[in-house]
Amino acid sequence: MDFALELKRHVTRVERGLDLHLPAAATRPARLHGAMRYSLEAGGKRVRPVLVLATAELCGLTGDEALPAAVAIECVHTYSLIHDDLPCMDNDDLRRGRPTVHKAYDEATALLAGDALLTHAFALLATAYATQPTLAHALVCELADAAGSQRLIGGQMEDLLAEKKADATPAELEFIHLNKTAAMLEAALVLGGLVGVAGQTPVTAPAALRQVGRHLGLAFQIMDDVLDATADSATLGKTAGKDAKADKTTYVKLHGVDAARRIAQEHTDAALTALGTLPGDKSFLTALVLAMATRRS
Ligand code: GRG
Repeated sequence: MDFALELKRHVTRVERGLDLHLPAAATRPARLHGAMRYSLEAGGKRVRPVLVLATAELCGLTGDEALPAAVAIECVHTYSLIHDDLPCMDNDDLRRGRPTVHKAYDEATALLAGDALLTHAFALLATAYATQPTLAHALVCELADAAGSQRLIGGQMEDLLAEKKADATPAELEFIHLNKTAAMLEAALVLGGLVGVAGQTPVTAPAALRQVGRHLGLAFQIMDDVLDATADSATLGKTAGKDAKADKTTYVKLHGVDAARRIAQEHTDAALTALGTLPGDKSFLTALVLAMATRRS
């Protein structure tokens, strides 16, 4: 397996899916649809949709069955980035190597583009899988749970609350990471698994996928903190050094860069152990988990 080639194959499919499943930029109101595509088309690593496609393949699917689910999760992820960058949240100017949506457009348009991407994700799941209602139901429940008030949005809320305190505890930090970051990575693997087992009864994704996502998510966020402390903005495509500037509690602040890297490695190992319990050819997913642990952006 050539990892770079396989990754490119999946990313190309994701880009095609995004173009196919999003309203055209010229759709009225063009300003809104232009802003939705502006942020989606800026790129990013596409980790979540690639996980959806690769997990569906692990379950034996060879076609584009999982593509709408992959597009849906990238829509939700991108909405969360647009809203996170707003002045009322992280107030950032740079995302995916471009001015953030509220800088390129304006705050109201950024807010609405995020709202529209979130709504579109669920409309896409409901329509693309309409002929498989049990699957559609499971996909909508999974994504709604991951993006909801007790996971992604709840994690963001606790993150904002933690910023107002001198020090967050390690337990509070883990809650934030598990929900703000790991929930969507977990959901990516589970969505791929659900599409992969859609022909079976019940439509339940293998439990190990959730464990892979949980540990991958924790490793991913700890490395995000390490990169914020060690990389530059040009490499990251977003503003570097923000955590230290804001004196934010992160794994780096609590444990230092070297120990944070070690903890991330432990979670990577745990993700690989969980992955190892699943049947099928796991070579691409294994390489992806490892690549996430050594990423530079
Ligand atoms: C506004 C509901 C709401 C949530 C915001 C996404 C988010 C939650 C905050 C952004 C800051 C942050 C560090 C989030 C943790 C998850 C994370 C590392 C997001 C960035 O994901 P990448 O690196 O981004 O996969 P790309 O651009 O590559 O898709």
